[in-house]
Amino acid sequence: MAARRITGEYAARLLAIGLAIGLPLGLWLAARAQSGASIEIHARNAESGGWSPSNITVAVGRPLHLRLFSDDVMHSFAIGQSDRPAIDLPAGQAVNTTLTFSAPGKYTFYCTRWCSPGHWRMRGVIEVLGPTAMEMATPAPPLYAALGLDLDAKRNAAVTPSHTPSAARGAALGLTLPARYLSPDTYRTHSPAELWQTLRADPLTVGRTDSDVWDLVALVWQANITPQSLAEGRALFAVNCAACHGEGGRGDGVMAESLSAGSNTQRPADFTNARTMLAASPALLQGKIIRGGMGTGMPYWGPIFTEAQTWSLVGYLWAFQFELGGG
Ligand code: HEC
Ligand SMILES: [Cu+2]
Repeated sequence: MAARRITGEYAARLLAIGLAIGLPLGLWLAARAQSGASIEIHARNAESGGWSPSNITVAVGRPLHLRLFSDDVMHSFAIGQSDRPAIDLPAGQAVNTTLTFSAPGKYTFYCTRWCSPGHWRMRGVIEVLGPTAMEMATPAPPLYAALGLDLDAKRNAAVTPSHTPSAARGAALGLTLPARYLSPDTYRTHSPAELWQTLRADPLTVGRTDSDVWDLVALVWQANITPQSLAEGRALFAVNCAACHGEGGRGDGVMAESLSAGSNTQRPADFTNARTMLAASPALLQGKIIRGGMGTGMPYWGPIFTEAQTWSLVGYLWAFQFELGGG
């Protein structure tokens, strides 16, 4: 009797294990079988429908052959959060490319050419399916969310400098700043105005002018923005942001006018405005880039850029407030 009961238990366990492995595997194989290996995607201005289809499903590891075709003007095809270069899509000409995804997840594809006022809305999703065991770990929440920052609160720096703070002048003061001021944590979670007030109250800066203290703030900022990330931020800004925010960051890009025509939309932010910028922490600016303005006209870039790219962009925005060396 005892032996038979054990055998029954074994059978039940084997069945459970079989279900656990077999069901996801079966679904995965089914997805593999039904996902077309070859898909034609048409590109049109966002106002005329954008990408079609804009949602594609493919199995992990399976080559996806795309035939891309622009029906109106020059567009381009790029995959978010990847190093793959964008592919130009001249009007009326088929372009073929093959993608193979090694990890399951949702990948955003988008246009990088300023094709129309609604250009940034030209986005689609490639869903890559894999066995459940391979599902990607949920990414950590962005810093602004972890800190509970309100991205939409009005900001106004209590203190602003009388001239552009300079990291080089800050370094020339010859003060040794304690590591706690220079750390990435301090940089990411404090606004320049907050750090200025902390440094002003520190015995370290006794006898120094208010301008000197601003130069020290610029020095801390420079310590956290490498020349490489500044260069990367500048390049990303030129391609993705300058059309609205302007080359000089004043919010006067070529798309700014057509943007303010909408009902909810606002003027693009002016990054040369010390009152608003110096009251913002890098985490807050990064949050705005990731989440977007939600109806204000500021696109959301979370699915487009890697985390490192968003920090590079934030670093570059500070170049409109500070003289940072090396970039
Ligand atoms: C289609 C136009 C448009 C593009 C493109 C655009 N922005 Fe904006 N952006 C806006 C508008 C409009 C605002 C102001 C409304 C708001 O804050 O939501 C804004 C606000 C912001 C803010 C908030 C500033 C503050 O003081 O709160 C940041 C940061 C920002 N943009 C960064 C970027 C970056 C970085 C890019 C490029 C990757 C970019 N934007 C591309 C239109 C745009
Ligand atoms: Cu476009």
